[in-house]
Amino acid sequence: PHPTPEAPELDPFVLAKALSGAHFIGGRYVPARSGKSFAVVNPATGAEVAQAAEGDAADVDAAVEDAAKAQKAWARVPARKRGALVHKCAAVIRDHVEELGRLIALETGKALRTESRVEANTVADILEFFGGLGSELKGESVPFAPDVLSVTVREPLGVVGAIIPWNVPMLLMALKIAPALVAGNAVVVKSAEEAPLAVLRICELMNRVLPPGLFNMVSGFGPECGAPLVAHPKVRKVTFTGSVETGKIVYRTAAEKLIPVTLELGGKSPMIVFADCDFDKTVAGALTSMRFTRQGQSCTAASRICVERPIFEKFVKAMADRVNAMVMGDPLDEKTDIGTIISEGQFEKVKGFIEEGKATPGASALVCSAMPKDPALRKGLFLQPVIFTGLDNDSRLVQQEIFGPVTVVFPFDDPEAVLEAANDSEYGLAASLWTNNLKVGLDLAHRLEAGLVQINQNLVVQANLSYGGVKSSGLGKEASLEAMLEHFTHKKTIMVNMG
Ligand code: TXE
Repeated sequence: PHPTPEAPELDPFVLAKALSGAHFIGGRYVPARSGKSFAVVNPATGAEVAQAAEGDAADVDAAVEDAAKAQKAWARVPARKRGALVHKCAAVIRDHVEELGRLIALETGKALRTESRVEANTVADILEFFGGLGSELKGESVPFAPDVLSVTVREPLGVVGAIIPWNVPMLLMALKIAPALVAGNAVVVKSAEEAPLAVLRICELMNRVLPPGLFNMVSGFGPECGAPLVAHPKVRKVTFTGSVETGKIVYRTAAEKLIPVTLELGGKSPMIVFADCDFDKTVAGALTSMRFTRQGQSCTAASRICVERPIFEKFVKAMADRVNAMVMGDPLDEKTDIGTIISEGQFEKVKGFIEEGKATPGASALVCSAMPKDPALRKGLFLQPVIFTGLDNDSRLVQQEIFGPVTVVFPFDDPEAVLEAANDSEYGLAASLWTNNLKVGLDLAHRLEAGLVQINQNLVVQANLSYGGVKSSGLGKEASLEAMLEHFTHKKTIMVNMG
């Protein structure tokens, strides 16, 4: 019932409509079995751009059954060939970067130039990286006895359930599906209800290369569609990115089934700036680390910035000046740096934090960047970035993940005290240090409680580098060869007695 759209005109509105009301199961777009759907809204205008299929346990079951069948044949395809096919998917994605960038900008409100096009290209990078790893699925030969051959082999787990959020849905999906597929698994993805379209488009693009059924997708709400995926008896592994609360629910269900999980659950990442840093580079680093271009909706956002006292005031002012120079506006406009918040729920949540911060005695809020003037964007979920100073370490704004364009900046005098404050958090995803004294930098890097510490840079996730947090930031690692081997295969021992 759903035609496969080809959109050479790159009109994301046309493409969004064409993708309406569909899951992707067995290599085809199919409607929800219940016939139900829900609205997908453009957060820059508040207008509905498409309907998404509202999945439930019946759709999940169909997707998992199809995936289980496809996986049996896929596991017998030589690993290097599986990789080569995934690599070929990267080329198809690369040909559709513009289209995917526009579509994701439309549904998430992330600016096309600064965020959305970059995300689409990163999907291709990730598929290329994992596509090259087929022949790395190696086992070992283990000395046991002279007439016994004892080896280990890496085998796929079966059907992998992948649950993704809305902030970087294409990228986070790629980090899950690429290693899972190369390792010989089939995948069923549950998309985020706020951003189901671009990932749905990717299904069809990849299925031009992959066998049908290997990569299925259902859209819908968490409890009705995500929970049955985790609970499905044929799902043998779950990989999840989202909130701590939902991560715990997923983990509990997985524990009942005794299946492995990977959880990526956000953060409250500290950025520690010493007076001897390269000042301009560090201010620029603060802006990219904080991801104001994505309205701060990033799990690694530098939402706690600690600056050595001699440069504190100059640093805050330089940051505010730079944010003020950023253009907030229509996400599809090439001039735009900063787009919108994803949804009304998130908008209200972030606004609540900002109001609480402003009402805190002693706190001061620098509200930056101008609101867009275009009347067409009147109902858009635009929020001016805010830089807070004067908040205590135990403030909710310092301890909780805001997931919005809000950062808190503190002065510090003593590196030991700043380390203690940085580690005084429920989270432990990422951290960065900015100093030309590498002795101090390396010492703190070892002692920071985080899965990723960067000195004098703050790059986003790289496909070949292990990524994942400690404490409430999650369990297990994504990206890297190690993540593919550890999280998407099991090691089987085979012994042959030749005596
Ligand atoms: O997350 P949820 P939400 C954080 C961020 C944000 C907060 C809430 O702080 O403000 O979480 O965001 C699916 N069983 N992060 O509400 O609910 C859901 O449908 C199975 C950080 O969007 O965790 C969606 O597909 N699945 C994060 C996915 O889980 C369920 C990125 C994430 O939604 C489910 C996003 C259930 N019972 C939010 N309930 C990061 N780490 O980057 C929901 N889902």
